[in-house]
Amino acid sequence: GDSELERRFQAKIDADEKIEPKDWMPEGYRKTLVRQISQHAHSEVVGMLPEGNWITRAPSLRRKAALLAKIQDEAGHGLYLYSACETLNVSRQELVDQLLEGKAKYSSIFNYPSTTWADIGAIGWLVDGAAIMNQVPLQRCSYGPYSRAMIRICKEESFHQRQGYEIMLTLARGTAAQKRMAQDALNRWWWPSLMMFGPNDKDSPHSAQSMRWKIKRVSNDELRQKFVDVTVPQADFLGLTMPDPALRWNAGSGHYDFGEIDWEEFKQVLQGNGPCNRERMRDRNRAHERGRWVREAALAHAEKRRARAAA
Ligand code: FAQ
Repeated sequence: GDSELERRFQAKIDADEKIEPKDWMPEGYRKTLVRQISQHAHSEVVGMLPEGNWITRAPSLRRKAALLAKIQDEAGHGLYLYSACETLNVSRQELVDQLLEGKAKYSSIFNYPSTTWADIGAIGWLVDGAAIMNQVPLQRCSYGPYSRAMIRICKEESFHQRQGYEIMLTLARGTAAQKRMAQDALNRWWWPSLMMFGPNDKDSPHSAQSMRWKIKRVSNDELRQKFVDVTVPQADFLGLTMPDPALRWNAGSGHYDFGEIDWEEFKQVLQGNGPCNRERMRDRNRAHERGRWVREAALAHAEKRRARAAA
């Protein structure tokens, strides 16, 4: 019966074997993966919007080429992730509809505005930095298609993080006004970046089961702490100040202590009341509508070829 199947399934996970699309899996495992992978895919797609805002205003041809490449990578990540999700018996159409109707979650971070060029630096440095910290352990996720997608995605994210940090370095070593712009971007993106890791472990409803299933390999709080520990010295090197008066090195624990996250703000953003939630959904819906003719033409072309091959 199912309990024997479940026992064998868990034994496979405990032995660090991968689960593949045609293997038996508990319905809860499938649902959890569809939830996490689709939210991740939507984040990549919506994540193109704050940066897309700066393509036409990048300060040089070189910066523009790098930014365009980064944003295209994010579209690609969205596509691999939707494909990974489709192996779990859910259609891409269904997932895209959930996003466009405002029913699906995507990362809270993409509901904040990108108001200056320094924000492009801060997004690469902090947002991609946080994304890598979270995604490196996901390369060891128990579900084969997701873990393999993560390997390629992590390689690309690491280029994204470097291009962002290099923008910050240029600004931080520039004029007084450029340095102020870099500091201002850090002030606005630091706390939202910490929120990307999700609620504290004690308030995270999915963590315990996802860790048992090895969908998640490292907890929200542990990853957040690791991110703080690697990022503070990077801010020091830039000569910028973290916007957290409680931040200090703790020699006893070997980690940085940091202040309390504003969980009320996090909750508001998740409920759709962040600074840009409505704008992002409007822009995503518009982009989808504008791409309609391309999808229709591609389908018509595929249909013609199929008919020709059958004749
Ligand atoms: N925003 O029980 P947990 C990127 C939700 S990187 C919104 O802890 P879980 C690259 C959570 O979904 C960003 N919602 O949940 C890029 C759940 O809601 P539900 C994307 C959040 O799943 C860079 C509820 O709270 N990366 O896109 C957030 O075990 C630059 C309870 O939370 C990924 O998605 C949040 N920050 O752990 C692109 C990584 N945090 O479903 C462009 C994969 C939590 O019950 C530019 N995902 N929630 O309604 C994960 O690792 C996990 O899903 C966590 C959350 C860690 C995000």
